[in-house]
Amino acid sequence: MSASNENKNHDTSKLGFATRAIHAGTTPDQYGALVPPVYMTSTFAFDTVEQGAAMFEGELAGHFYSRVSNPTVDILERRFAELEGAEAALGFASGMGGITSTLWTLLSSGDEIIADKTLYGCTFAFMEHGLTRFGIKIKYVDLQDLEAFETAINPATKLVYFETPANPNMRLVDIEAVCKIARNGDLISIVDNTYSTPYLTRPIELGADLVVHSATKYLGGHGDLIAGLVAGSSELMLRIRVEGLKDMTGAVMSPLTAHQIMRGMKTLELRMDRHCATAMTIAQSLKAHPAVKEVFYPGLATSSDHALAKRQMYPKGISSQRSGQHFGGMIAFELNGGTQAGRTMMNALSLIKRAVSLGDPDSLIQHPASMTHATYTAEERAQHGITDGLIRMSVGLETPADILADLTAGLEAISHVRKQAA
Ligand code: 7XF
Repeated sequence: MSASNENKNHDTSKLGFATRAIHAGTTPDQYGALVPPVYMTSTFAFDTVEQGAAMFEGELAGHFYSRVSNPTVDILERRFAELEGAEAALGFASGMGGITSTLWTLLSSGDEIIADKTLYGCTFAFMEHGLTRFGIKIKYVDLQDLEAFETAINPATKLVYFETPANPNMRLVDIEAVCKIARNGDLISIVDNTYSTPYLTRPIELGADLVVHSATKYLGGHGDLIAGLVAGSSELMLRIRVEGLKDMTGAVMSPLTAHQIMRGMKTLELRMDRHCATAMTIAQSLKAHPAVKEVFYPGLATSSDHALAKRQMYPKGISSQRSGQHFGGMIAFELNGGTQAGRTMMNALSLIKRAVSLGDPDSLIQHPASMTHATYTAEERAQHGITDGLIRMSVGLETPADILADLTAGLEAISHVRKQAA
């Protein structure tokens, strides 16, 4: 056995976040390859017919078809489960693939779910225009209001679903408080942790049953893939694998994508440190700018979510290892001149790209009402706390001064246009 193979059963669970993001879940390789091989194979040969039958029965562990499991994806799943503090995890073709596979597994006609009032546009569309067609009732509740949440629960309620910070307006939900109520009410709690990543927030340690992610974002981290990850108990993950993923959506992650995510995750901590530090600087500058009406960033002491953010975006075991402030890389803001001023500002940018998605090395900016949240009607956006003038920025990894200079030039363009019009 090679030296590297002897290391393979090393228990990484007590090691630091960055160490686990690089090493957890590694399984022995016959050549001692440092980077796990990418098993680009649809199927796996059985030694005997009996062995194949036993695998199909679930009596024998092993890979037999890559829509069910694949050795490369398996390493990523084990590594990611450790980062989230979960027993198991599951890879998907997209964040939406993970969310839909999970909800199709857990819900039946006649069930009700409680969702927070602010959700990413396609998650909202899946619930509002998808699940409702199959006899599932969705109740949107402001989950910052714990009493309203408790009141909304009835015997048909199956689960509670929320994002924190929420896309696009950065509202935070108190995971520990909501999950405690959910547990008492016998509900499954599902947290979309895309914005925070397990480096900033670990919902399972705070009482959540399942964590869902668009791995397209910070986990992949390079803007070059679409993927999803879900983590939770071994029992729930097995159900989601064999029902939702295998039979209902088939939204399977490619082994090549798993390889890319593992490469990205090796620098997750480094990248998040930089995203967070630059976002804090930019949020403070925006806050002080006369053209800016309001900034939504949980790191600002003036944010109504600041106290919760300080608790929740600071997992145990990580807090002692990191310095600086960590409130994520996403900022939302509104300008005094409303939607039109926002268009002028965004069109004047040159470094920051006008694009949806987030968590890339490149800074991205977009208009939720007409882009990521265009799946809501204007009326629904008003009800769900998504204002028309809101601008959302994903702060990238470029030199902070360059990002700031571009943003400042964009804000200056508003007064130039005004002066020209006068
Ligand atoms: O299926 P995807 O990998 O695109 O992930 C869906 C998804 C799930 N949860 C959250 C919190 C998300 O932000 C997303 C995707 N959001 C992108 C965005 O807001 O820019 C999608 C671009 S339309």
